[in-house]
Amino acid sequence: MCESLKVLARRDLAAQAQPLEYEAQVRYPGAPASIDAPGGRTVRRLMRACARDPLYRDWATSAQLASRLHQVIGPSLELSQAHHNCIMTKNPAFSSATGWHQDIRYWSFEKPELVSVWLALGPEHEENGCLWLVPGSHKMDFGREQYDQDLFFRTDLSQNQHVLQAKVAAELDEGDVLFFHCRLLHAAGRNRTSLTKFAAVFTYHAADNRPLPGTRSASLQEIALR
Ligand SMILES: O=C(O)CCC(=O)C(=O)O
Repeated sequence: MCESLKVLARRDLAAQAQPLEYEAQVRYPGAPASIDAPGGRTVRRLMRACARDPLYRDWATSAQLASRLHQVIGPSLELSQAHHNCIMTKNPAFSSATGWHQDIRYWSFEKPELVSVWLALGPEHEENGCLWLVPGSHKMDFGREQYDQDLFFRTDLSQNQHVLQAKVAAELDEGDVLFFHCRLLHAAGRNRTSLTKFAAVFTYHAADNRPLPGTRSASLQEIALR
């Protein structure tokens, strides 16, 4: 399955099949300065994975995955097409580093209760820019002043440094799946190997936890899992 999903991802990268997010658009540390700069068309995400190919949608809505999600979300499950729902690609030549953040800071739902599923399509380790996590941080409360203007968790504050001391690298093998809460603090490094890293990422919530009307979270139809 991982190999088949990577074949699709490589096909879409070669065709620059929209919708895409470029490294140059996010402007994280290490990203090309603009779309026209060297490496400017390096893709960071192949977006709208569920609409891209049935194979992505089938995996993301599979009974096997749903059986795990029921354990942490409850009996009714929906996939948000507005968040993640993408293939993350980390190109060695032009990848960027992602600062510490909680996904919920950028999302709008009635309750901050969503779970993301990260399927490693190949090995993920420090050298190729795996995720870093602070276990248990989804249960911690932080003040607005602990984040910068872009809602990244500040690394220059001693109180934050204390929290980040507990970080662990989420090293994964091909086919491993990481489940993480939308309040979990996480970050990722650059890819310092010679191979592109691929991961498929999807986000789920209970059917009664609605996206707030008029927000980006409500911009695309949810997919109900049966
Ligand atoms: O692989 C990365 O750069 C991290 C991506 C990430 O944390 C996110 O999109 O929320």
